[in-house]
Amino acid sequence: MTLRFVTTNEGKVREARDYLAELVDVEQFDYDYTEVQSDSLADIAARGAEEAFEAAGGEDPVIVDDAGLFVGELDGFPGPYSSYVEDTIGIQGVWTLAQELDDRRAAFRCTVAYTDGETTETFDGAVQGRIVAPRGTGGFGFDPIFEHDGTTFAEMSTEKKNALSHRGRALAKLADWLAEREE
Ligand code: ITT
Ligand code: NA
Repeated sequence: MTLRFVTTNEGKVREARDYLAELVDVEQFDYDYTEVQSDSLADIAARGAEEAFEAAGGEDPVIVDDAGLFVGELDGFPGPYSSYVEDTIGIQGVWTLAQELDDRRAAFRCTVAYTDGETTETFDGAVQGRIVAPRGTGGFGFDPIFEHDGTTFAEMSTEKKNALSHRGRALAKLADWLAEREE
């Protein structure tokens, strides 16, 4: 089975390919789906997947992955604005803001939505950590400033990050669900 991962972000594809290698072929479909206005990551991702499924030709199943970094003491900022914040103030800017906080705990959250045109399902994953000064060269996005158990996500291999991360946890649920359906 081929699964088309609808995203402009190659880092996400690398992680999904690594994780799902034994189950499906993951191909990137570089398409910027419409992110509907909603507080629910699941709603945004599910509607995005359905739109992208049609845009991709309506044959192979697709997934989309809506993720964000949520800093507790900043009431979850940048959360749904994570992409915009990365493009504007950047990870250094987020570290500068976080430096002023007493409590730098944060979470990454991710919702993966799958659709094959008939069935749409969403899978959530989250991981706790804290914001630190940038370290490491692996991963992508906010990984250099997100520390989990003393190591930043940018200091981990893809395999290690997948074993712990928001995306890895969501992909694990997707993989279980796909495997069950194939039985
Ligand atoms: P698509 O929407 O095209 O998939 P995107 O990069 O815009 O790509 P998101 O909206 O889901 O994806 O991501 C929001 C931001 O969070 C963006 O700046 C990402 O780089 C960042 N991000 C997402 N997952 C991440 C991860 O695992 N590690 C670090 N940063 C991540
Ligand atoms: Na996005």
